[in-house]
Amino acid sequence: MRRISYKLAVVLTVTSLALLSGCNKDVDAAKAPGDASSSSTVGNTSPDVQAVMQERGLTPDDLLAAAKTYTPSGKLDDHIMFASGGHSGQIFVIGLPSMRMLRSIAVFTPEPWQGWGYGAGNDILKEGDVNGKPLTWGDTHHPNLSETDGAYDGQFLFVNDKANARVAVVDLRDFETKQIIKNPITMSDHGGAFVTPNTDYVIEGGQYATPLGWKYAPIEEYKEKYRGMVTAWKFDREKGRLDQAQSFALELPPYWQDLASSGKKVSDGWIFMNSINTEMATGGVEDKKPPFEAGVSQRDMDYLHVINFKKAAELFKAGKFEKVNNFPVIRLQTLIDEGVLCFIPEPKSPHGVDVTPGGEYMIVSGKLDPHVTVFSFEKTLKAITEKKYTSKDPYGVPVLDFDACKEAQVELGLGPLHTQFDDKGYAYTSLFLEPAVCRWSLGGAYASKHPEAPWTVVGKTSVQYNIGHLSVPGGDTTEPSGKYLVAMNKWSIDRFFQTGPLLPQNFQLIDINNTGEKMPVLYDLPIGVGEPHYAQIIKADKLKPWKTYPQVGWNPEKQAIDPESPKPGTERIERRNGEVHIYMTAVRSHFTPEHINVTQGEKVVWHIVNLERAIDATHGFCVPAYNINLSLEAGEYEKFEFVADLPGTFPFYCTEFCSALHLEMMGYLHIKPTDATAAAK
Ligand code: K7E
Ligand code: CUA
Repeated sequence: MRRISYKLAVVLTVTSLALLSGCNKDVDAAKAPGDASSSSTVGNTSPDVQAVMQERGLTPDDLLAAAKTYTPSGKLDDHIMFASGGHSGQIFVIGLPSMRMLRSIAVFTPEPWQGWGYGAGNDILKEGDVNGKPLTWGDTHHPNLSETDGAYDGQFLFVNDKANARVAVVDLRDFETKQIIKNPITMSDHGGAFVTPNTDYVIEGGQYATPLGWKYAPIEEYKEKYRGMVTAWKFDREKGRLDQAQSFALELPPYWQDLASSGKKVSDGWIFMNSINTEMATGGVEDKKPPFEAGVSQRDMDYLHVINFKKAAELFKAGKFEKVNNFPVIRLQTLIDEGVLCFIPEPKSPHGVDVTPGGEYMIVSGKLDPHVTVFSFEKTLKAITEKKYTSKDPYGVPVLDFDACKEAQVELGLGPLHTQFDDKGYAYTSLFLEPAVCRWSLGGAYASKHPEAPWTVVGKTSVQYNIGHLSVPGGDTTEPSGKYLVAMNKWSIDRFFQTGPLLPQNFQLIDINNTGEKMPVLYDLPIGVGEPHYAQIIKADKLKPWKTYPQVGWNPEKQAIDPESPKPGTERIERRNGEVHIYMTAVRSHFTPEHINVTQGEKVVWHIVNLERAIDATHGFCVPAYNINLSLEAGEYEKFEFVADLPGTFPFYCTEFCSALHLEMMGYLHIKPTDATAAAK
């Protein structure tokens, strides 16, 4: 056996090297069953690998990392990560452990390859306009997969746009955005889009307080007129849409509500939400007032909002709301009177609040406190029942006794932000300032799962560099697993080629498939398209995407056959009601019809369907000068409209290299000028 695969060679070399260095624990894991590595095989291959290692300056640890991530051509990833695309307004789909980027999902930003906003998707993008002001980007922060019983079910994906307070719905059958909804009462959001354990609701928490309903009020009236909020969007799984008519919001004090998390299992029916700026600072450096950053960080404690969401939903159903900008809002006083809202003091300028897999604890990270604070849901509930309130906030919201709700405080390090969980009773918290990922041990029911004492730091891995969120497969669900962790780092500094002054951000894959102190970094993936915030990772086999659209003539916006879709043999140009309707089919390698003759000023309605049934047989379709480009996947039907105001001769063509005669897949749009003298002589 002279020639053996590269991968086997790597494994064997790792085996031999690791044996030499005496670390045979990992080796046993890396070795495939039945690998009876004869020394002669190792002897044959090892020199080549050794030479590569020497030439490239690789260590045995590097080789081990390569063996854990290298994914040969044709081999598929076992986990899929949905990462926020930050300023790009999109979502990125990345395979693990290879860290290969599989595709982006166009959401808030027009995207030409997917034909998003260039003929298709325009109506959905338009739904997100603010009073008719069109938006062509978003600041995506928190992608959230739909859940059943608190675990990802692989059906839908939601994401929020922090900049414009919008929430989008992606259908994971075709990985396409189906809905964008603009929050009717606020301008910016942050604590979303988080689902309740059965995806009955998608929660959108606020961020910067404003007068509700997109209204104006001078900053001097901050305390009276500005308000925070959290919105509960009812999700209709059948339709795959958020149902605005069944949705409502809660009015909150003008603190800056931050991240939110749904309770699960024992805490199902509750929502926990951080806040900063309980100081109600209003900034004004230009008038020699303390800047926001100082004003917002004065107090040692802010407020964890504890919301009895089940009760809030009942109040909504009972009609106990007022309409703001035509949207139902349960007033703050009602929330107080009905016992829906109370606060727990939380240190200090908190960011993440994360609920353990069984729903027992809410873990809060104070950015300016080296500890994470662990609140017990059981104790909190008891404190509420026993009315263990120490004070009220200026709006009359009762504040629970901190010590009565606290389970533990664990000193992790500098700048704790976000926490995820695994199946071994560990929690993982990002430390922005160190920067590092910290593994620490949970107590309570989780204590028997790991060898360490409860509520202690187990290990730390330095990351490059400042980490924001981190993500573990299922790490925020009732069923976390613990194979990988991805650190989403906001600075990369010296990790990659210097691409001018603007550098990519850095996703780092970390191996957490073990216990104890060590969590090696396996792989760096530069993200050069926007700042990643949160990501969720799901087992690949939980996703059931379509290979082609189910039938020819499929309208992805309706997820159904469209009666308007042209059938083969019925291609035509039809003039009715002052419009020119073009019914066109596309199949390798021609469009039918190939010549479209219209007159300047006519309104064109173009129907086009891809007749293909083969996997990956996508055709593009572009019209020059009219800003049109479609991506027509097998079976897909699209319709777009424009006014033929610019006369001339416009070659349209297929923009996907679909066949040997792809270049020939074209036709002409002839727009005859109304002024005959404008024709070519
Ligand atoms: Cu960047 Cu969740 Cu918006 Cu923290 S957030 S990092
Ligand atoms: Cu169809 Cu190229």
